[in-house]
Amino acid sequence: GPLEEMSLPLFFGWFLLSSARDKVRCTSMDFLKTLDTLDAFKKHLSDFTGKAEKEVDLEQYFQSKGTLLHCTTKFCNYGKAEGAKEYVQNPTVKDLYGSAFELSLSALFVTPRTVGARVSLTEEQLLLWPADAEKESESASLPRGSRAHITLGCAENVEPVQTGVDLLEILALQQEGQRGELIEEMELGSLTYYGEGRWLLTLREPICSPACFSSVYG
Ligand code: 2AM
Repeated sequence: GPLEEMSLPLFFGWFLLSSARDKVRCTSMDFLKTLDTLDAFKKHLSDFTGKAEKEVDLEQYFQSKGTLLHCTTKFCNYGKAEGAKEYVQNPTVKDLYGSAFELSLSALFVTPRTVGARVSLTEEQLLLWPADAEKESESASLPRGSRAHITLGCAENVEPVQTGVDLLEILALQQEGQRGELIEEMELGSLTYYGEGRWLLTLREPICSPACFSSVYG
């Protein structure tokens, strides 16, 4: 009945603690600030503006949704999403609910739709990862956990669910053997362009972020 449905959250995920949140926001702001000044970025500006020669301020372009920074594990949609009930019943989910983890953020990525951070999951963290999270990717062979990410911002009229789709797209290109165009070694790491406005910054030092496994009812 409706009461049972009420008892399932909107989503489960790892929620960054406040110190980590500030560090991640600062790093991504630094990255966006630098990216839109690069000649290589300006060369491909029409990916973002639709027209050549216009300027874009990436910090303005992406609106942060004002939500807590988090890495979604399972989107339950209050029980309406496929697999939501099974996820909640998973004993590991119950056992680890409320516990602390350290997330490793290994890359930042930017597309004309979203900006996000890739999260590299440990074996233990993968126990909380739903089996079907990567199914949207056409190349079905991406390893489990590939989609793990933190949404840092979305362009106007773009929903955060797009961030994971964008990440899977970049990873699928890599898996097809596209190495992208290495643009430069930045202080934060190496910047690669994958065409169609897709930029990937592989961090020299992954950002280690303490986070709590919990859920949001929204
Ligand atoms: P995100 O994980 O990419 O940020 C609430 O909407 C949260 O659930 C957001 O964080 C959002 O995206 C995620 N979300 C929304 N719809 C989703 C879906 N269909 N699959 C996976 N995650 C989803």
